[in-house]
Amino acid sequence: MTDFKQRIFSGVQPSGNLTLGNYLGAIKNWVGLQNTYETIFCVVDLHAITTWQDPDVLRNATREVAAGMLASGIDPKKSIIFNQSQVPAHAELAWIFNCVARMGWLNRMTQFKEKAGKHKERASVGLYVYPDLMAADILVYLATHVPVGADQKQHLELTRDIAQKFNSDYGVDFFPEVEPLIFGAATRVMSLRDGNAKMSKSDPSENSRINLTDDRDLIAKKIRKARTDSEPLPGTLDGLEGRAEAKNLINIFAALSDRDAADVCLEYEGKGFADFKRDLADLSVSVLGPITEEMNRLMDDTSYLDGVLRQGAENADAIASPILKNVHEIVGFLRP
Ligand code: AQP
Repeated sequence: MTDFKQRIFSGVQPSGNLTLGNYLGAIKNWVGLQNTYETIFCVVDLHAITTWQDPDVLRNATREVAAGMLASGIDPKKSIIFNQSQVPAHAELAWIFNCVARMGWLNRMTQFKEKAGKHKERASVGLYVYPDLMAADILVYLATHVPVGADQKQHLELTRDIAQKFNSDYGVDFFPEVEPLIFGAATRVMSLRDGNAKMSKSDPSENSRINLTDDRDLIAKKIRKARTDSEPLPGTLDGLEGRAEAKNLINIFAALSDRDAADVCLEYEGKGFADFKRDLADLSVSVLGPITEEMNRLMDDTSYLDGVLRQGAENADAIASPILKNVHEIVGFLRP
């Protein structure tokens, strides 16, 4: 890795199976960035425990997310891949950021409101301060670019606020401005059961999402069952307005085939969903099938996976520790 490359950080929670949303909104886009940037990709297990995780399930999901990243094309020779809890600097900087971020800022975070729902008094404190940890994940590497799905935009704005406030409170120019990288035809993949809800690992309905671990038959079945309307497909993007489910499926098709959504609309103009869904199922299976097979192969080789995560953590720690040391000095922590 060379010094002149700008640094990227991004992560995925091992809070369940990787979904098509995680793949199209994040991981797929990471692959192409490995040659242009210095890339650090993290399985964020500290974030996952903001909601209850069974310890054995968490360990397995951590390996599975790492396997998903590798199977999608993240190359451990080009990128650092590790799980967050192996590098203590994340949690340490997060504490400092808890003292920089303001309650008012966190109160505005829509993800907390969505995840805590009506029971916010019973949500963990960790879920509330999740965005401070996310800011620490990025800034502990002085990363400048963060490729994420559209749902993370608000958290990245908070990361910029925290960096700015830290710099101004301590009269330094230490933390950089962070830029979100949100691209691809599916920046927000929606549930297959409800075009207005995000596709999510933790949605109780299995049919709402495609998991990267689903086999070919299951993928095809879920697409066949996906909710749609009774109109034929329109020839333009304007015709998708007010048709959330149709729009979602067109965007998924475009993202999986690396095409423009407008181009996909034109091809399917006037056709019914039966034809379109059959083609979408074939496309999904042809793109995701090989990834699933490679994930399964990697999951049978845990010593290889663990080796990648161990080496990744060493490399990540070598970048993060000196940066955290500078932060200690700036903040005034005595190191006798
Ligand atoms: N539906 C989505 N469309 C596009 N991008 C998505 N991402 C997640 N869901 C979609 C992107 O995937 C990356 C990792 O997300 P995460 O695992 O850290 O957390 P999340 O956004 O909370 O994802 P989930 O699947 O909804 O997890 P749970 O159910 O555990 O909360 C991020 O870049 C995210 O934008």
